[in-house]
Amino acid sequence: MAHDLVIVANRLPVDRVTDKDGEVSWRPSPGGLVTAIEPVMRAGDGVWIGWPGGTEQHLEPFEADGLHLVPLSMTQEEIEEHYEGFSNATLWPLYHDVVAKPEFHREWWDRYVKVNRRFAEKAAELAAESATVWVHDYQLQLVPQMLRELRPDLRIGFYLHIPFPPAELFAQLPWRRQILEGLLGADLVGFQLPGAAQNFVRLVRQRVGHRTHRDLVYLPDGREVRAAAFPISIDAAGFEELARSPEVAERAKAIREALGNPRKIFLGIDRLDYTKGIYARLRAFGELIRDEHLSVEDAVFVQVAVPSREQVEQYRILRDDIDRLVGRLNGDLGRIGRPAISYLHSSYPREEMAALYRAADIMVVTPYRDGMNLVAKEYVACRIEEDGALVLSEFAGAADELRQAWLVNPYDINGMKAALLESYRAQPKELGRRMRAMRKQISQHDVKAWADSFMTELAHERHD
Ligand code: GDG
Repeated sequence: MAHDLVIVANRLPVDRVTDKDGEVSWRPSPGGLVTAIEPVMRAGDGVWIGWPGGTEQHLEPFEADGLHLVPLSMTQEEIEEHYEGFSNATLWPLYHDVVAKPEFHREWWDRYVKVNRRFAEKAAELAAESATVWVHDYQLQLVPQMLRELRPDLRIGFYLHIPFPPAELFAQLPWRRQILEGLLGADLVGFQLPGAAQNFVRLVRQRVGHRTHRDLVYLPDGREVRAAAFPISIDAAGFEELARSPEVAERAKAIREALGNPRKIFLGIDRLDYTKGIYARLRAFGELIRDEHLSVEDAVFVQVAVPSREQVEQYRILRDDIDRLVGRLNGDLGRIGRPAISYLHSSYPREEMAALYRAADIMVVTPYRDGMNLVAKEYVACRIEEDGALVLSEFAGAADELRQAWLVNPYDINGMKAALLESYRAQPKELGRRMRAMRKQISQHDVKAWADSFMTELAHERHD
């Protein structure tokens, strides 16, 4: 069946679960992207193409909660070379300011091209005449061009969820020109921030030689490509409703009690990723306890590190480093029943996340570089009492909108220590003033507004 809207993303919006009897079922993965795209998909008879995780082959299209989903299977080699390799050990660190050293391997690139081609072919097969296709993220940057070659009738949008690096860093990539040309297959290329869109346009001018003006690229065949910012957001009303539920309120209280009812709870929630700045943040907190600015009787740091990309070497090294640091800090600074850091290496249901946000007095989000950072926005949405402090890295996309946070440079440990202390000592009046302004921003710019503005802009692009 042909569809008027096709979403192409690395992952499907559901997880495949196998129970003890070997029965396979699908569980919706409650990411923001599904929430955002679901209404658009329902309205436009949409279909979503993506990898369901795992290596099972020959999976049939299926429906989950009324959404048409088309699983694209991956072989072990494809997972290792396209996903773990080129996507997560080449592009991810390169696009995040080279926080870790990107690895360049020609076999990884070859596999990246092949997997992108499979996604493009599947989209070409499922799209109706003149349909709209929305391609997502760094794993699929070649899909727009490949798809346009197969189906020039389509309207193609691309959205990058992570930062797009400055020209000086992007230039390291041996396949820089191919990536730029891949993206130029789209009519509209969306980024989190205006600076990323500018980086892209500048690179297209320098490296591909096309004429550009502001946010437009003029291709020799007369086509125009627009590059613009669409800062992603969250389902603010959904989070707020969850935070208001009696179960979550009860659970938040229970969490505080389990931690020994300290005066203040600091919280970090991140995928265990070297871009997120977990190590430096815990060190800063540890020093505040060591130097007796804070005491373990008064304050505890709850750090949730969600397991991520565990097959990639850099991620294993990071996990060991953090394990050692937490062990050392608790060994040196903790008392019986009073660890300095309460460290959890696990993922949790959405309700538990909301309870943690409600329980925490100070949310600490200190990435070295982050496209947006939805955790910061979720914390704000869950602070229904208009209290609580947000300590936020200047290098998270969210810092552009959440100006009333305590903004920090995550490379500056003393600066972070000062911000942690200030937010710890802040008076309710000041906390309220800051939180109200941030809550207004989030409720007025939610994920629905994000998806609508991208789709509206894409619909208006001139289409030759
Ligand atoms: C990329 C970009 C950009 C996390 N642990 C659990 C859980 N989560 C949810 C959070 C949040 C999402 O996952 C994480 O989003 P972030 O934005 O914080 O970070 P990335 O995963 O790196 O996302 C980022 C984003 O794409 C969107 O464009 O903002 O910059 O790097 O929603 O709540 N959810 C549940 N259990 C967990 O244990 N249920």
